[in-house]
Amino acid sequence: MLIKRPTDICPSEITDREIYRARRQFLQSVPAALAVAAAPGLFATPAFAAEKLPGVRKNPFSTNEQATPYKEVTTYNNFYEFGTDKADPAQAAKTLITRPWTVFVEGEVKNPRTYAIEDLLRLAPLEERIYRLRCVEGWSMVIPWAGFSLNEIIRRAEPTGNAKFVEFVSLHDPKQMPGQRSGVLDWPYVEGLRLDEAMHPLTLLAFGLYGEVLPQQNGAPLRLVVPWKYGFKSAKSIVRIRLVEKPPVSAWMRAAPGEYGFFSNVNPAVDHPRWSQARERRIGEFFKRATLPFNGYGEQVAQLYAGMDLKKYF
Ligand SMILES: Nc1nc2c(c(=O)[nH]1)N[C@H]1C(S)=C(S)[C@@H](COP(=O)(O)O)O[C@H]1N2
Ligand SMILES: [Mo]
Repeated sequence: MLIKRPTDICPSEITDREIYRARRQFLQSVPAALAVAAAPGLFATPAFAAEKLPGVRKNPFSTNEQATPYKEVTTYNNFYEFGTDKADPAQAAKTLITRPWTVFVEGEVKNPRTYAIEDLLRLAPLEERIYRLRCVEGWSMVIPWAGFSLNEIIRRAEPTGNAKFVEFVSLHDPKQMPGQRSGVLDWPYVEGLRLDEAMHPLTLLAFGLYGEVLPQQNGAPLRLVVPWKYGFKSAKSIVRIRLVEKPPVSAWMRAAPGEYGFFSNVNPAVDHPRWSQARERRIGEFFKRATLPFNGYGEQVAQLYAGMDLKKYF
């Protein structure tokens, strides 16, 4: 996103929704008993994207807007570890190995923990959260995620009085991630939130989408989703969650500090230095729509920034 202007390719013009529908119908026809029987094996073997996540509950945080079709959610991605073109990750990330996978929760905590992905997945009930995702480049989607609030993990780690921020580190493995053999970003991909943002119930740790295990290109086996911030804050394929005292320097701040601030709240009133943020194109739609402050989540999160000049703290 640093090096390109927003593209005008509309994936809905080039994808076949019928394939997706047929596949959904097939999945729905699998007897429930079979799905339950398959559950213990979940995450035990290399995961296939179509593996169903058991027991995902509905959640009131969901938008009732039309979800972006699965095909587009999974083929139009930013995941620079697998290339800078939006078609790259769906191709190149297929070989990302997501089992075994370990997540370290560490830093300013009384109770540091090392989780195997299987244990993390069982930490709290999975919820379906249908969230809007607004990319800083000017496109947006509506995605039915499956996961639980990040605060479930942070609470258990018991932050010390020094913990003010949370740093998220994505996997660094140039053998698996061809994009990391280039200097397009300073690897690994790092992102950060203020502790209160990380503790906010909307902030989601996602393990799946459309009721299935996350496809690699969407950040398997676990990724962050912070719906009121530009998409790049939602780090993918996380291996480390670190409570810290000082604001983390994200990979994007390091690459272009004048363009990407720490907060990165969706804000139609603050332009990116190279383009307006006033409007967005919902993937699959032709006409642009107005971008909403905090991506439409202002009622829930605006008070986190009371009294702050959001032009300065962009
Ligand atoms: N590790 C990592 N996480 C990342 C990115 C990335 O390049 N690397 N891209 C970000 C950007 S710019 C966006 S818009 C979202 C896209 O998430 P999606 O593919 O699920 O739509 O992932 C974010 N998380
Ligand atoms: Mo993005």
